[in-house]
Amino acid sequence: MFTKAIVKEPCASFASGLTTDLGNPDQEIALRQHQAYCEVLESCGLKLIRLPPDDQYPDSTFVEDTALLTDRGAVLTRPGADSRRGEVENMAPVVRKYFRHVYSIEEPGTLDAGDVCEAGEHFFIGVSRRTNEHGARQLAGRLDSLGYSSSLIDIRGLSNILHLKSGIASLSDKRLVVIEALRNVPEFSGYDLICLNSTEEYAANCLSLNGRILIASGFPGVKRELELLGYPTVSLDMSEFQKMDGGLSCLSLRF
Ligand code: CIR
Repeated sequence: MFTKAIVKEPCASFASGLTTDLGNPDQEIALRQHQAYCEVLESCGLKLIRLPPDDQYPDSTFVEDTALLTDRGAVLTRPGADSRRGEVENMAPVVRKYFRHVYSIEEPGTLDAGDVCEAGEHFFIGVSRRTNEHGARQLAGRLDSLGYSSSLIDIRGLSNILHLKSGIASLSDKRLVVIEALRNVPEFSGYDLICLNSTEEYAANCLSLNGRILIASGFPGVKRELELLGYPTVSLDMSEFQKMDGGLSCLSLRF
C-alpha cells in the first residue's frame, strides 16, 4: 500500500517545457487537471506532500523523473535533459526527509525515472533518449545491492515514446500493460500482457494505486478491458500534460 505522494503544481512557465509538437498547453486547464489528479490520489488514501511550483524549471511538475522510490531506499536521478537536471537538487531534501537510504546516479550516467518500471521485486529500466546505458547500469547495480532484480530494455529505436513508462505499466508482478511495439520484448515473455491498440497508446501510462487503476480519460478500449479483468478504474483528463509529453504517472512520486 502507498501512503504518501509528492506532487508539484505546474508552474507559470509550464508551457515552455520540453515537448514534441502537440500544441500549447493551457495553464488554467493544466492547474485544474492537476488539482483533480491530486484529489484522486487523496481519495486513494494518499497523504500529499505538495511542493511549491518552480518557474525556473518548466518541466518540474513531472516529479516522477527525479527520483526512484522503493521500499528499500531511494535513488535520486540525473535527468538526461540539461534543462531538467536542477530539478533533482530541489527534490533531494524532500526525499531525504522521508528515506533513510538515499543514493544518486552519477556522471556520466543519465537516468529519468520515467524509464523505470517496477513490477514487484523486478525493475525494467529503459535505455532511451534520456537514460543512457551508463545510468541504466548504475541503477541496475544499485537495485541489485538492495536485493532487487532488473533488466534493461532498449527503446532508442522507438520514436513514439519518450520514456519506457510511456509504453508500459505494471499492474502486478505478473501483469503488464504494453503498447504494441513492446509486445514481443523477450523480457516481458513471462508476463500476462494487456496490449493496447495503436489509437490508445497514451493510456499505457496508467497507475495502479491501492487497488484502483488511474487511467487517462478518452481511451474506452483499455478502460473496458481493465474493468472486465476486475480492476476498478478512475479516469483523469490529462490533455494538457499530454501536450508536454507527460503521462499520468509522471505527476507524482508515490511511496
Ligand atoms: C520532458 O520532456 O521531460 C517533459 N516535458 C515530460 C516528461 C514526462 N515524464 C515522463 O514521461 N516520465
